[in-house]
Amino acid sequence: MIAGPLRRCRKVLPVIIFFTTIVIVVIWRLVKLNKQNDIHQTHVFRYNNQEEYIDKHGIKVVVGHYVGNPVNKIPNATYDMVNKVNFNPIPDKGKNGNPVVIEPKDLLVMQQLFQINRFNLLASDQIPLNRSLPDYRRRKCVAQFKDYATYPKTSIIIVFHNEAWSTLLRTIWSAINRSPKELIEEVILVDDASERDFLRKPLEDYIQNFPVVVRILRSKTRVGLIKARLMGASDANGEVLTFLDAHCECTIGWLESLLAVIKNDRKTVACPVIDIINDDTFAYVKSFELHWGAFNWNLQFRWYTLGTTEMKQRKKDYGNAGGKIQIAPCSRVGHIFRKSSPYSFPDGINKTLFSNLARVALVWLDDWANFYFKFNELARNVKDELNVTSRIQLRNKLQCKSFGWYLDNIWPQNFFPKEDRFFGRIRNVRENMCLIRPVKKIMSNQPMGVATLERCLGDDNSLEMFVMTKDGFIMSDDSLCLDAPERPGIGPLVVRIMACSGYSRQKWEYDKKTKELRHVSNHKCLNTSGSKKTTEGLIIADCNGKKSQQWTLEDVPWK
Ligand SMILES: [Mn+2]
Repeated sequence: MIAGPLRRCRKVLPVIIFFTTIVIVVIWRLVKLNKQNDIHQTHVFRYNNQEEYIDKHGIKVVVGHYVGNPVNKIPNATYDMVNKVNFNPIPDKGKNGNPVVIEPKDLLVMQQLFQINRFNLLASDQIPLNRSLPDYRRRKCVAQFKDYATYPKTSIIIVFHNEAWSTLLRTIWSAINRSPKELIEEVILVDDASERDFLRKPLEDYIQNFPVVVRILRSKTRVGLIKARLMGASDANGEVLTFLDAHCECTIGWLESLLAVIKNDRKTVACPVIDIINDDTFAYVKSFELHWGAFNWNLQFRWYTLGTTEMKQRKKDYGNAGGKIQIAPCSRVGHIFRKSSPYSFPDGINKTLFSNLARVALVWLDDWANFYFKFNELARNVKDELNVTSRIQLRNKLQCKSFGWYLDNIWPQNFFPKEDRFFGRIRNVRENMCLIRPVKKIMSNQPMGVATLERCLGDDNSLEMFVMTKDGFIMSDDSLCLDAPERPGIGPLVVRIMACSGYSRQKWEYDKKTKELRHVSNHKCLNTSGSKKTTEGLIIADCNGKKSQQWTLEDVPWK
């Protein structure tokens, strides 16, 4: 997963596990507050499980869906191929985070090697272990943290499973070279049952070269990321634990600003801004700022467009992110984001993934656990085999707040159902068809499009489920909202489903008597399009009391 948080208070551990479990995805991350609100995108490139696009500031945004590939073996790879270290650095390659260009004659080899780790291993093997990186910190970061000598010392814990030689060692070197040595107690490498020869004796010999203590712990069997991290944690001597992925590059000042957060409040988990190391070129790319991270109805971690409320919230987050998990904007760590997973899943991808998600739901979601299971059959099928008793006891002992509290206080802009919200189907009386959410993603990581009607589906199909909040926002999964133009225009006023923005153009009023759904600022009514084809999309029109403007809001039980 991702470059990890820091902690000092062992009680905060459940928080870390909660986060690392749901963040099965990723891009990261946000830092500098840009005044512009408009972050719409200009280009889209899509791969199977990933979207990436360039936003209007020229920043590349990558959204990985991390479904994991059930690869037990790498296609066409020989024993020698995966066990050989081809690290052969060329001075200045990848300098200052620049992309590496592979010569045409090497392209075939490049493609072969790519399969092993699902990133461009040939490129990585050409980049020196101590390449320079840009400093994207804001100016005031540079002068801060002068008193770092008073900060607590940390153990850096890096879990790896069949990691490439060059990426693993570049991670370690960048962490050490760009930190004051006095702040590093030790580096603990945890080997989660790797199968590569070079990660045995050659690695043990190599780690003697580091200017700080580097140790290796090995798990005999595959235990998974979190248990491996815990293995490192229980063996650590540092006052603070820092978890890092095995394919990262730390930039200057990364550690001091994380430790400053911990020093200030030992119960806070600190997290760096996570930049992108391109999996094809190994270019270091500044990650995006104006997005917020959350999980959707399927508990998948996603990045959403910032609306008005979040923009205000973000300003506040800089000083104090609510006390528990805090992004340290002066700490930037690059991470290689991949389009598919190179890891094997000994119990099968579905079992592993959905057991993890089901555990999150059972332990943390209270009334919303059933809501999750209702729409996620694979998780529903495994949930009864899981025993989370000890986790629930721990949650009680720590007196953690309820999920309802979390939704109200930490995430008020959420799109989950709640007691005081409508949840269910929105059916047009004349057509006897239901409003449906678009699934196609065109311009961003959120699907959006014209609002249309479809034949109504069953209660277990989330596509036509909507939440209507007290404030009048009609929301669906992935932070989508029913949206209509504020002012009269030329031609029909087309209704869309798009990223929730908090603006009044997304506010509606339902009149139980007339069954009208009235657009608040335009005073017009939600209407089927004038044309015969119902799939053409909805419009708003002057209210006329006709059946094409009548809607029934049908409650669907979600608890
Ligand atoms: Mn990773």
